[in-house]
Amino acid sequence: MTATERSLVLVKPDGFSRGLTGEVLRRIETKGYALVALAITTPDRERLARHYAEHEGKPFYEPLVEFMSSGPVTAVVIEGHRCIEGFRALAGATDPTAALPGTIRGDLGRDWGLKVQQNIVHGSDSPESSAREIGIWFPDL
Ligand code: DAT
Ligand code: MG
Repeated sequence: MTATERSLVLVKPDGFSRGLTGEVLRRIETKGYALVALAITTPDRERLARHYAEHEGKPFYEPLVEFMSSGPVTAVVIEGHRCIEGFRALAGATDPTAALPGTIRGDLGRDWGLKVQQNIVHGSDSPESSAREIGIWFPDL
């Protein structure tokens, strides 16, 4: 038996404002992952600087922090065996134009010609990222 995993999912401000939170949660639940915690919040720059520390200095970093702090996001902790890899597969490629149909980003996202890609969701990319990110968004878990 492998240990169960948790992943930190964000429905980003584009997904929230377009009314896609329920659709994202539906895809997570129908895949079979459990919802462990959920919160709606407009993140401040300090939290986003911690969350996106790996991207500091990249050309899209400032637009990314600006975008992510522009409105409410839904932060969700999901749980299930291999859910980190599994949610990344549900989300699809970072670039919503290249993301395959059938994925969240491929079905629901598009390029808007902006400095940062708006692609509906974030999902942790490794167990280390997941533990770090859950600590940022849900320090009481
Ligand atoms: P992911 O969200 O697929 O893990 P990432 O961690 O590399 O992708 O980047 C974080 C976010 O930054 C991503 O969801 C969208 C944006 N982004 C990444 N690379 C970009 C680029 N080359 N141009 C514009 N936006 C980008
Ligand atoms: Mg990432």
